[in-house]
Amino acid sequence: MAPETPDRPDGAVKERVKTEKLEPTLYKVVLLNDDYTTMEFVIHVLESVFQKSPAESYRIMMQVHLNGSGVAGVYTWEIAETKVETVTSMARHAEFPLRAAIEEA
Ligand code: TYC
Repeated sequence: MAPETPDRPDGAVKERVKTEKLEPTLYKVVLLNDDYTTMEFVIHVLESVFQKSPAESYRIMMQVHLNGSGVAGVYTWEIAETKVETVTSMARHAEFPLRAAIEEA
């Protein structure tokens, strides 16, 4: 067997550099359309839970109303889950069938 030879001509040791994943996986919170939740309530949810401006809230609400679904925001998993729970809880208290879902971004 040959004596130990360095992997590189300069004798440097090749290190396995751990590539740390700095970007967490992100998830979309999507609002779903229904026939009973009022437009005003959806706008209120977008402003209060997703910190959207009145104009952006109106735009997202109309996107959901006309196309069936729309992205309310993009978050890490835990935040997305909490947003969905908050929307569901607010809708239940107001007796609206509004639903929110999570999709991989
Ligand atoms: N389609 C509802 C209506 O006409 C409005 C609505 C918009 C409901 C968005 C849900 O996520 C929703 N009153």
